[in-house]
Parts: sequence; C-alpha cells; structure tokens
Amino acid sequence: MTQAVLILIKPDGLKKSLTGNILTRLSETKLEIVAAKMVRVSQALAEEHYKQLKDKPFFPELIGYIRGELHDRKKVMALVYWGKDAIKKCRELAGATNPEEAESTSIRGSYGRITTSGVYENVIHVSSNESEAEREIKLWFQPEEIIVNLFSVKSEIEKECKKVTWA
Ligand code: IDP
Ligand code: MG
Repeated sequence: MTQAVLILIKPDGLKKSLTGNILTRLSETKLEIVAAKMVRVSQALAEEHYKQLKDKPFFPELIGYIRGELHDRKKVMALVYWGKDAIKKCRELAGATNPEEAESTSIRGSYGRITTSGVYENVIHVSSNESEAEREIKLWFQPEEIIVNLFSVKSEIEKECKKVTWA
C-alpha cells in the first residue's frame, strides 16, 4: 500500500546534531522524500498537532518541547516520506514512544531519553496511521510544497494578498 507519512526531527534531534544520522537511518526504508523544510513551531501549530493529547498531564511540557523551549533550538525539520508501507516502516525504525522501552537499535532507543520532568524526548515524530498522516501533512505543508499529488486540492483566486518575494 503506497502511503505518505509525516516525519518531524524534533528540537532535541537538531540540538544533538542527529539530522544526518536520522536521515541515513530513514534511507534504509528506500522510501522517497517528497517534501522537506525547517519550521518554527507556533503555539497554535503545536497544539493542533498534538490535539489528541490535550488532556494528558504532560501536554504543556510536550508543547514546550516541540516548540524548542527545552533545547534552545526553536525549530523542527519536517519531511514527508512516500512509498510502500511508509508508516509501518518509519515507525519500526523510530521505535517505541517511550525511549526506555524502544529497541536499543531503533532511532528513539539510540538517541532518546526521559527528562527529569517526565517528558519523553524521543528525537523524532512519525505519524501513527493513514488518517493521522493525512491530517498532519495537511497541517504542516501546503500542496505546492509537496512534489507529488497526495490529496485532492482546490484552487482559489487570492485578492489583495500581501506576498513577500525576492527583491
Ligand atoms: P508517538 O510519538 O509514538 O506517536 P504519542 O502517543 O502520539 O506517541 O505521543 C506524542 C508524543 O508525546 C511522544 O512522542 C512523546 O514525546 C510524548 N509522550 C507520549 N506519551 C508520553 C508520556 O506518557 N510521558 C511523557 N511524554 C509522552
Ligand atoms: Mg502519535
């Protein structure tokens, strides 16, 4: 089954200079990268991304974590991987949510940790199923930022819209 999956390299992954390692590990999947960018994560984007967890006691710390407040790196790297069984392949490589329980050879098992305040710093986000992947990809990317047509689109004419371009 050809699927798309949202991957985020979280602020701890960036701070620990793990981008190259993580992308190398993910390349084992032979999936195609169809979108990639650096993002400053607003409060609204963070809360929408993790909205299923809003009632959890760790939610405020989680929002601070993904916004980079714990790591002096106020950015994440967002990518879309695309190909056969993309979600299963990427989640297997990522490992379990709790880095202490993740297989030691997985990305989270190799590089994750639990902070003293109890946040799972697990260096990478991977969408958990197809509907979550669609919701998350549409949240993080605009259609023109993705080099394949993943989901249906609509066109509209923007009026009087300020746009910044190269001078
Ligand atoms: P996932 O990232 O493996 O899909 P989710 O349950 O969607 O796991 O949780 C999102 C993120 O919230 C996790 O990656 C982790 O950073 C954090 N998290 C999840 N459960 C806990 C917990 O019980 N304690 C602390 N942090 C957690
Ligand atoms: Mg999840």
